[in-house]
Amino acid sequence: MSATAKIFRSLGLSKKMKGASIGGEWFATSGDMLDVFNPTTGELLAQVEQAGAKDYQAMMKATTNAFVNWRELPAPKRGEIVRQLGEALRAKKDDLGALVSLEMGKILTEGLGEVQEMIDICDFAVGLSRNLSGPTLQSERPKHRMMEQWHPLGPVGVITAFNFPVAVWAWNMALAWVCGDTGVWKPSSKTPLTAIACQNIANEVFTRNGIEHGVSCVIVGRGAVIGEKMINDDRLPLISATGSTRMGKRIGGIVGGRLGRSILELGGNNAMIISEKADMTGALASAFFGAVGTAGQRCTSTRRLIIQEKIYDTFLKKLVANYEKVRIGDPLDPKTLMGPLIDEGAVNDYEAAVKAAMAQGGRLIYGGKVLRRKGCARTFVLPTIIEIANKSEIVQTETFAPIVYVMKYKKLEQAFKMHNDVPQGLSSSIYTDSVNEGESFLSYKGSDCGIANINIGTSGAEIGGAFGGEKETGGGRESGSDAWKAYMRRQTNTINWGGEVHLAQGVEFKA
Ligand code: UN1
Repeated sequence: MSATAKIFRSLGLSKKMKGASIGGEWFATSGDMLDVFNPTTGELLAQVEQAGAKDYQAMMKATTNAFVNWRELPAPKRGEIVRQLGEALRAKKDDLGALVSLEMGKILTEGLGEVQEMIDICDFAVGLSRNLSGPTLQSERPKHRMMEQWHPLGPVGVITAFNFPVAVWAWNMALAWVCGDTGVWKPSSKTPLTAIACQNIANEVFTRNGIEHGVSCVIVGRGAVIGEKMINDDRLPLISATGSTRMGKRIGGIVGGRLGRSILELGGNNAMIISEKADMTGALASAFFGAVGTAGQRCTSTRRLIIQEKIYDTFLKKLVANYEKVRIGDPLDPKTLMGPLIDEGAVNDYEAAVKAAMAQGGRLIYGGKVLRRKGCARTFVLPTIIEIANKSEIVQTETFAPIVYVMKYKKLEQAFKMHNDVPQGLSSSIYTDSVNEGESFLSYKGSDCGIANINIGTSGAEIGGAFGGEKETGGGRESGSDAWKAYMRRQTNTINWGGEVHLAQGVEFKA
């Protein structure tokens, strides 16, 4: 049996599948088949029948009904089910991690790391399930108490991107479930197999616990059909979406227009400032992983290196030496450091960005080429370093490819200015051994991003922190810290235990 066949069997996949599930049998009635290709070889991995409008309505009915019962279950009991999901993911980690690599193209250690993020968020959510707490507040009135409590919000809609095909679902749904919400997940049409595999795992856990269908739903379908319905659907009070800024502006507009809530996690343009006071070995390792890891297809990938002029040449020389050693190829081969881009469209974007950079005054330091290999799809490129001014149009745009733009600075204030002078605001980092430099980067005068680090890179955040960013990154926060609050509705309660009525603000009102 081939390695692919083994993974398919272990995760309940077949060559032809239906794309919708509310917990039991898979269904889809559109007749519209989605071909799923291996980005490494271009081979057809499977075909999925996409869900249509009728399937969507059936799913929404199930998830809306299930919400009413799911919220009855005490939060720690919901947490217990999420704990079991974490256990099931542990048991399937190797196969699911390999499937992520097979379908998305990230190298195996990163595929496994992504499943680890799911396991970690399940653990986090279990703890959270006993601590969805609100404060007690001091009332101005005698013998009164004020407090806040948090209630389940409703079914939530989760729209995810191809680059983290499974972790982002878990970030959202593990929290949503302990918060008492049910949900509908629409995965990227580029990575439906990992989504089907996750739902199979969740289905087993929910069924074993006798939970009714509709708590966990997945729907593979066209953005124009299913995505549009979700964002316009008043039955989904929250839409959490990961993707491009263009997509996010549309979703934010429509969901905002119906006064729904959205969590948007959109484009990044993440930079690392490397001071002359930095530990060079650490800076090099972090810049290398940030720019080349996941073939530059993380929202948090390092897109810009802003380097102090005294160390600029030496640093780049060392970086290029690392780039020359990058082994490019099959993501499942343990020797590979960089796999393919997701598809030919991504390669076209890479080529167009390199061309635009050259036209805008850039100087190619390394890479810039598409690789053609026998038995491989046209999805492999060289990781690329380009020297170019920060204000160039291409530097201001996020290209989802392994291209890093490098630039010099003299004074730190100038580096901060360049750093913040882009439309996006997701992740950021400074490498320095100076406390003053580091602290000023984290201060109000420093990085304007949702994530700001000292002496670690821009990518690879832990789940325990809130994840997301400012400006065109969309402002949403997912994952750790108090991101759970977005999945619940807040209620302020004032209780009079003294019997006498007192109006606030000293208002007198007696007949
Ligand atoms: C994303 O690229 O959408 O911080 C998510 C990171 C990962 C998640 C990235 N933990 O790079």
